[in-house]
Amino acid sequence: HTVKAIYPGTFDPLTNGHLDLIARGAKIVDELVVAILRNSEKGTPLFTVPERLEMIAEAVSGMPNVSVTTFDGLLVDFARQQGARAVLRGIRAISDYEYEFQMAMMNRKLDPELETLFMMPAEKYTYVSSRLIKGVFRLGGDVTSLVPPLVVERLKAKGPLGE
Ligand code: COD
Repeated sequence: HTVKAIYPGTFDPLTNGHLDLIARGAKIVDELVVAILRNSEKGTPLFTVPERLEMIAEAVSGMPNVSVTTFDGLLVDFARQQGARAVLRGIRAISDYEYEFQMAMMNRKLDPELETLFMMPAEKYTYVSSRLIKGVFRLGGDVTSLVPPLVVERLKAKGPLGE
């Protein structure tokens, strides 16, 4: 059988850590759908959903079995609607574990058929997060080796103070 998985997130913005995970995931599942949550619970995002969609689409354009879309509502409902049997999530450090464990267990409670797959990024990306990227960029730091080129471009377009 073929395995379709969803890689859900906020991706505000996409980082090379996310991209590393996407590449690893795409090697082991048949089809990977990167799904941006539309009604983010994380406060006001720096990038709009269409901006995030465009940056991800550009970054995964060379990966034939990866697509990108958006979703709203419960992840389990979206996964079922997509015919996906797995959710891909990244674990960077022990600190990610508790949040990820709770989400995986809640999702399992909501849909026992949906599995959560955890993968670890390359070591050099274990400290990379969208939140830190935005913080460093706002203060004038160089993030060019930590995010895809289009993200650097779009960050610059927002200006060093963002917002
Ligand atoms: N290296 C590897 N993995 C990374 C890195 C990195 N450097 N940075 C981030 N990641 C991983 C994260 O661990 C995560 O697994 C994924 O990449 C996406 O990261 P974020 O931060 O963009 O995504 P989140 O955590 O904001 O996503 C949360 C969801 C959108 C998945 C969640 O809120 C959700 O499912 N919402 C829908 C409503 C719902 O179903 N709620 C109930 C859930 S129990």
